[in-house]
Amino acid sequence: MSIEDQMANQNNRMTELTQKLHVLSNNSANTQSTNGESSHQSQSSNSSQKRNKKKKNEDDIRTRDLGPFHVLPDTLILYLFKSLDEEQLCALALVNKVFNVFATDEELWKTLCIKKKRGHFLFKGTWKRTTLLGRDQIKPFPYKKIEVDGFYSRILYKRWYRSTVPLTQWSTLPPGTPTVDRRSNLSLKEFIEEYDKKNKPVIITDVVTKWKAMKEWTKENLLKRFGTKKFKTDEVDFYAKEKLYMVLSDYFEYANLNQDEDPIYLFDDRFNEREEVKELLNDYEVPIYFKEDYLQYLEDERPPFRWIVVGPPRSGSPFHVDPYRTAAWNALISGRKRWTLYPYEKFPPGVDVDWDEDGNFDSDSPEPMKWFINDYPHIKPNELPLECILEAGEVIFIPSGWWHQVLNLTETIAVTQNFCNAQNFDIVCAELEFDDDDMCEDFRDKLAENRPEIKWPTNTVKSGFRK
Ligand SMILES: O=C(O)CCC(=O)C(=O)O
Ligand SMILES: [Fe+2]
Repeated sequence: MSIEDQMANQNNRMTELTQKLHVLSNNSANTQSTNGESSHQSQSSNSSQKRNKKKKNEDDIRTRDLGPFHVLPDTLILYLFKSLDEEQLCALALVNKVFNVFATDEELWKTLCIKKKRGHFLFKGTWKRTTLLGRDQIKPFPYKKIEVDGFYSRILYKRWYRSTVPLTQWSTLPPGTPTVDRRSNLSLKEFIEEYDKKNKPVIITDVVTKWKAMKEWTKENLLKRFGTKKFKTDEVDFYAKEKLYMVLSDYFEYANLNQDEDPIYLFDDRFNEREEVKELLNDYEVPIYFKEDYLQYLEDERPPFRWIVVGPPRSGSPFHVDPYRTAAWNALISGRKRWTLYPYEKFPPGVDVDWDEDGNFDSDSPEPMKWFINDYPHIKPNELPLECILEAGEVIFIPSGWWHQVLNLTETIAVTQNFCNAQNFDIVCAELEFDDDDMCEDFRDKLAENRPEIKWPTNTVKSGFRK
């Protein structure tokens, strides 16, 4: 093909793309809200002339480069770009610098890459390169990052900030922070009286240290034993409509190189079902404090309750209450995890709660990095959470119903289990009755069969129970 033909082709493609964007923008403009994230909303600007001039300059560059699309807020542009494929994004990135910034957005490429390669990618430093390069292709970065002087996008800046800000400022607890007790040599009786019955969190420091996992679950050793085996992550596999599985060595490569604000978390509740990895079960033992577990009688029918959890710095779990208000323990083999805890009755600031007329609620929580940046600094002194930094070799007890959030301060390897014991049995039954009739029925039968002395609670209040 001659250069002229290639240029004509490129022009045609650009015209096509422009038309597509026009159609998309017309369809979406009426329905999409901007969440106040736009960098170019009309903010009343009575401040200095200098700032006005700078803003005008930014607007000029944005208007010049985006052409007719400059009227759209950044959120909408990114939203529209989500419907483009990799070729289209590459073509748009060549149009000019501002288009290049939007079309190079890593979140767009992350989605594209996972759609295209599912869990079979070898991370190459950026999601764009991971999408475009084959597994074995090694290519040096061809050019320096393009500087776009005079263009500012609030939404992209915030995202960049969340994904690059050092975690050191959250790596120690501020003086005076209410914190979780640390105990060793704790008898089962003491645990029950002082923590379980009081529904009070505690860290136990001298149990996990004795596990085989403390020696066996180093990154190097896990790679040696299971490097080629697949593990389940918390990322959605778009086409399979289930969670994404990744080979462990690929996952660690990604964990090592990624710059995501909310990195993919290895979160595997099925490892015990796969022959090639189930031996992991032999490397730890449920601590005596948490052995009583009535849900065990459901056997294969019990809901997921046991996870291997591996994640890079910045990954973690947004605020939630565990399923059916079961209690949990979380044992850290390596790394550091920052926990933020609130009792059930106290909704964490920054969490959106939606009640229905039965007193049931849904919650929507920001990712941990967002929460620490946006919500944590504004917490009123009388709303302070209970906090702790869990260290390697420690296990934390999260009592029934407690809200908890986890931010991994370093790469971490952990194992966690949920359980239902005498202390939370009534609550778990009520939640089951509320949520899942079949499982409830099953649980009732299995308990009657195996533990006839345990009586099903008679007064579980369904309606309004949660309030
Ligand atoms: O990220 C973590 O380690 C916490 C996991 C957790 O809370 C859960 O599995 O319910
Ligand atoms: Fe949890």
